[in-house]
Amino acid sequence: MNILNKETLSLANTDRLNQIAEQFNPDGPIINVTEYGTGNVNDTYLVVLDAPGEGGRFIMQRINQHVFRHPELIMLNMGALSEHVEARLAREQAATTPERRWETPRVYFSKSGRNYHLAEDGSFWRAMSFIDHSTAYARVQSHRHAAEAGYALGRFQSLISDMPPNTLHDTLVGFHITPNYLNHYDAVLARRDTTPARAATKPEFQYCMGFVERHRSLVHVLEDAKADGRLPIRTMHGDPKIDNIMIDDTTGCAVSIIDLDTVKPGLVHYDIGDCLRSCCNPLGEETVDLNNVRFDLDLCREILRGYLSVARAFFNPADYDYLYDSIRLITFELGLRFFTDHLEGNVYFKARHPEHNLQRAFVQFKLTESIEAQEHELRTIIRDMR
Ligand code: GN1
Ligand code: MG
Repeated sequence: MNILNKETLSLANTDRLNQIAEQFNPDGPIINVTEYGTGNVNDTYLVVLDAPGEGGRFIMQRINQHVFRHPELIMLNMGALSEHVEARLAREQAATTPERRWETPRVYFSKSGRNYHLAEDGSFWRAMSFIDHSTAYARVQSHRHAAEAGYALGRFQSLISDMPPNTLHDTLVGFHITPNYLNHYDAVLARRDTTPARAATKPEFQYCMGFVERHRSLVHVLEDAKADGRLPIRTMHGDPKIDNIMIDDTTGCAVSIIDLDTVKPGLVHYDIGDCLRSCCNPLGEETVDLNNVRFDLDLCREILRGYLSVARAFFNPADYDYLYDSIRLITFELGLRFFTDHLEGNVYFKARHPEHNLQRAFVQFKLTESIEAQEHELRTIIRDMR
């Protein structure tokens, strides 16, 4: 079971984290290594050094090898990506004066000469630069923030749009293929012994079961459009949630999208659907205020405005046609993934208590319900943006 235990950050662990951070040739003595961010899969730490300037802190992560079976492929992708993006940015800067800075995290080399460190226990670690003078937020702060998040996604997709697809490895096979998640859910349900007995009687549990049943026919919508060529395969980010968008502390402009573990060929609709489900949920995906979860149309308008200010250049009519479906589907899909993980005993997403993934599933299904209730308004917003 993947339940987080704060005790794991014991003194012995602190020593161990310091030793691992040392492997990445820090620019000065380490002051401390602390848990950082709210990732559900990998473990993230901020390493603070006694050193001035940009190298004064960096991000260190342990990759979850239960989820990412070949983490070295992620590192190969990151290398190829930053090379491509740096070259694009340099060409753009040579042609015009950029309106804003845009950065990609720089991967650090370890004492082994590789861009990761394999610890003695087999755990897989990497380190990368912290995007200076910027912050990522777990919830949307304002309409401006929403528009910047949308812009950031469009900008990122545009920067990687000309990467030859075969330069990227598939780091997580089946990611965002919704019918596969439903098949897995059915397989887990069939193993009834894994159903957590206590939770099964809860109204939230019953609600989630019923919600999945009522949405079975939804799961194919994007895969069908992909299969018959209505939606083209492009390079996507995979996880553009609000927590992964870095905002400049002074200007309020988005300056980077981090978490490049799932960049690969796919539908940009997985991305925009995910960005909207994350950003238009004002209470955030971790809320316990379960009955007040709602999808905010004003935030949605801002995100789409920011996104399409860039994506309009590569969008075709079918891309607009599938926007509503993608918002609804990816929200439902995340609820299904959380609920399945609850049924399975929290083997994928880190959980702080045994019913955490049930709570998260409930939030996403409530959000899907709110999206469905506002279908007409959402379609109108999308139509007016064309
Ligand atoms: C996971 O680990 P994190 O928090 O960056 C998940 C995403 C979900 C997200 C929901 C590889 O991302 O797909 O949308 O949780 N990542 C993976 O918060 O499964
Ligand atoms: Mg992620």
